[in-house]
Amino acid sequence: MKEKRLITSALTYVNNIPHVGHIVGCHLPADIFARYCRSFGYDTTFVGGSDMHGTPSLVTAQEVGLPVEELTEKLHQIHKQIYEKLEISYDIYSNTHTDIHKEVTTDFFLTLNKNGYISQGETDVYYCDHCNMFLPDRYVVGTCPKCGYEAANGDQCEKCDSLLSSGELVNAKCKTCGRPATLKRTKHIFLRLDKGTEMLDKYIESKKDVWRPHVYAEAKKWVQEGLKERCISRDNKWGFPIPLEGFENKVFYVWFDAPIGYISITKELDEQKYIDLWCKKDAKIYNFVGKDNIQFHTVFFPTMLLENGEYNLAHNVVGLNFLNFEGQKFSKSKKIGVFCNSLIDGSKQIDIDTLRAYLATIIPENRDTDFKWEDYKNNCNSELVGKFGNLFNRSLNMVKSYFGGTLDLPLPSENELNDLDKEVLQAIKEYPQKISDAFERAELREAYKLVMSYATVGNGYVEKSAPWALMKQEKTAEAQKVLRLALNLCASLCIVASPFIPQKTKTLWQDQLGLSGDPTSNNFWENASKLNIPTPHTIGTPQPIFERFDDIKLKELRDFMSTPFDIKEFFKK
Ligand code: B3M
Ligand code: ZN
Repeated sequence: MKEKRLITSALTYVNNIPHVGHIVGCHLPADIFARYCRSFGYDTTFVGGSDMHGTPSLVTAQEVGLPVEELTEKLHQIHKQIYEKLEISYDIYSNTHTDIHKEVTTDFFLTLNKNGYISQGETDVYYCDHCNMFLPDRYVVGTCPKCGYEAANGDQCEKCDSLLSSGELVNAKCKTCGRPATLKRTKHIFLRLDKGTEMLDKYIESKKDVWRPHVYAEAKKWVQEGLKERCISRDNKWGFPIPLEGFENKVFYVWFDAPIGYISITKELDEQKYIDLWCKKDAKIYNFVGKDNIQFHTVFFPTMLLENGEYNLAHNVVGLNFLNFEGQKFSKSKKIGVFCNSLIDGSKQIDIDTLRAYLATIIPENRDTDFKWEDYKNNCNSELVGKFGNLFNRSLNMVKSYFGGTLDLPLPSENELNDLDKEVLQAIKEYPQKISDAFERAELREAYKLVMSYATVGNGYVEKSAPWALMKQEKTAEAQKVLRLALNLCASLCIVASPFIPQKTKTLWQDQLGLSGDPTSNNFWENASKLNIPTPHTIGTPQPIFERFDDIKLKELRDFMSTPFDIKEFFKK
């Protein structure tokens, strides 16, 4: 068995329904990568879950008028359904409000405390005299002292990504009632990030050639600016209680317990996997995270792990950038975006692989990218239908019409092959390797491009070898050889494309190529560089696998998917 790999996707807040930005920002790339790893033969575990705690859910619960437990549990179920629908192949999709997570978090904290990395102190926290409560980070808004953005939260400015401490906001106001927030002194606990700086810097340096440059640079920036101790307790009731005397009414800061969720969710899945992946150092962990989560995964969480001392750290933090929508920021209120509630709405069938394939082309790996419906259409029509689907369809149809669906001649010996044939055999040897190399670098867009250019090689071969002309000249054996080679390339293509379009490749393999086995199953990748079509072989039924979009169909889909989810409406029902 090859190495053990744990793949995690950021644990999403459940204060709303995900939009396509959340999908390309972590769930989909993590899934594509996990599918590749399973196929390649790594002992792969892919975990995800809902981040239940934190003020985003608390704020929403208040708006909707539901107890926060109920709201988060319901939204958690909806998130789960959406990811299932998108074929995100989590081995477990759990959440951070479980007994096991509470236990792991509590132990984690106690170890940090025992190791001397927790301090106590008094700090000023925003308080609203009118609402009579301490204001959690998302309950207070004000102007960011660093960039001047006027709607910054208490703990982070979403415009410039700066982390903010209590008292730093200018003109802080209570979000609920709009009145000025005052600062009140209260006791809190702090994580001594400062004491871990040296260990952290060593870790970051060791990742210089593994992490993408923007991820490494961001981590380095935090270290260079100097890490301070950071408050990890909050005055509210939603979250896990702090197991220390004098802190009975406080809970852990959501960013303290959430990343520990990766550990507890693995443990929830399987105790042995937990030991193998987290407590032994040879497993490789890959965290797929959105842009605004990078610092937490390269600075905050690694320091927690280093100071705790018992767990494995990430091998790669695959930090992504933002996805815009037709050149603008996603916005629910302005109805700008693509919202995933439509996927489980049931009133319209959406082709998941067409969506996944387009999204794969806009994964924001190195810079922000843009979702454009026109590109969606073009990707479908010219790539999926025109290149990929066309190769299968024309090859299979010719096998059907020229040979009644059965190829009964073996491949001729090497000296009877022409240069074109040899190029195809070479491609079958080389492309899977090239694609796998791109995957190993977590360059998923590059892998996708290679898959499509592999299909182009196949089309070029069929075009130039022109089996229809050979048939006219009654060179049937020659024509059969061309189709046999084309189908072998198709089979190989199914395997390497399966991480992107799992449904279609399985159908193509089993129902159309008529092969046994499952190209989406574990350890299947090794077949990609083999010739998979036996002699004799009878194919299944050829059928176009992707459907072309015209402007009317595109508009229908666009209208359907651009309707934002109205959470208040939803919970009224
Ligand atoms: N819940 C932020 C987010 O959903 C946060 C990620 C936690 S990962 C441990 O974008
Ligand atoms: Zn108030």
